[in-house]
Amino acid sequence: MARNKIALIGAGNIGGTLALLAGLKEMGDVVLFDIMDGIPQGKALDLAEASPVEGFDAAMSGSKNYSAIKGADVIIVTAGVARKPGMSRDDLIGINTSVMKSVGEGIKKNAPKAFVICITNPLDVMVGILQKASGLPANKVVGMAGVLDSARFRYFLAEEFKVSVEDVTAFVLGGHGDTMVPLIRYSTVAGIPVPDLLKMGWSTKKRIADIVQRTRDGGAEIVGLLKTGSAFYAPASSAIVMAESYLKDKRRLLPAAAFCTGQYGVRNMYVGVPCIIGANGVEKIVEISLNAAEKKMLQKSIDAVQSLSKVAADIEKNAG
Ligand code: A3D
Repeated sequence: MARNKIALIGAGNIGGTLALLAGLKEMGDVVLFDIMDGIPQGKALDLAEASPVEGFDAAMSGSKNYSAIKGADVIIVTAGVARKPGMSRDDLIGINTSVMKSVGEGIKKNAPKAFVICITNPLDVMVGILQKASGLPANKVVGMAGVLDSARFRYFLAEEFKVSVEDVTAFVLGGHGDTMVPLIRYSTVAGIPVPDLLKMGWSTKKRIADIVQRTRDGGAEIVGLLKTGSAFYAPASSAIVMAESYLKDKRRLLPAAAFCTGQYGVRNMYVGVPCIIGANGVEKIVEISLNAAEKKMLQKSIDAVQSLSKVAADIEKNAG
């Protein structure tokens, strides 16, 4: 049986890390694509030279021609620009809108059967533009943000409770921005909900509220420390679990930016929701019941994505 083919569009910080992880996990042969000639080829060769040491069999190649992604099973898109200190994700919208259109066209011509995971920010809006430009069905194009936001929430909760990260599950809904909605009620340690842990004296409401805020600001915290770009290790790991769920038909229930057709009151728009990812891509969006406060927070987040979509639509219109 032929190996899977993983195409990584954008060979920057996240793209390079994705290639390393895909190689180490022997997910398939990897193609790195970038407009910066030499970068994808150089990273691919460097990674190929690591393969005898690490003992993985995966071909690594780099290209600046879209024909190299032909027949890819999974495509992960990080092409575009990342944040610098003082910038919000929304500041990237102008340049990344045109990048998503060109990437979408490249996918349409070369890999129309792929499962596509978008990481480029501002995520919820960019994944919508990418899906439209690619012409792929909405269940085959998804955005990565919820797995990362939940991972940050999980890590902070594990630190607070002094337990293994393995036993902490957490949920973050909504857009990937300052209005994202970390759901305390649906977050647990080995199945024990956080509100119960509070009753058991494991933490305080104030400390959990601070963790929620730190999760919302998780991306900015890293940008502030790195100063030259944004997070890339955890974002790459997060996209890899989504790719694995598709390739291995694992049907994992993961928060991701999926195309909603009425779920959570959202129609014809991408936003972060819990969904099942299997061999058919996004197979189901799971609607969990939310209380009034959670609904209000989610609505605020949806509104923020909606108004940013309008900005992107104006940019597209002005670009002709
Ligand atoms: P970076 O290291 O700058 O890599 C981006 C790469 O894209 C560079 O190598 C560019 O040359 C390349 N590129 C630019 N334009 C094109 C194009 N038209 N076609 C192909 N390649 C192109 O950034 P990064 O890897 O750190 O981040 C990539 C994106 O992910 C940014 O938009 C970040 O904001 C975003 N990001 C999202 C999350 C989420 O959780 C959603 C987290 C972290 C970063």
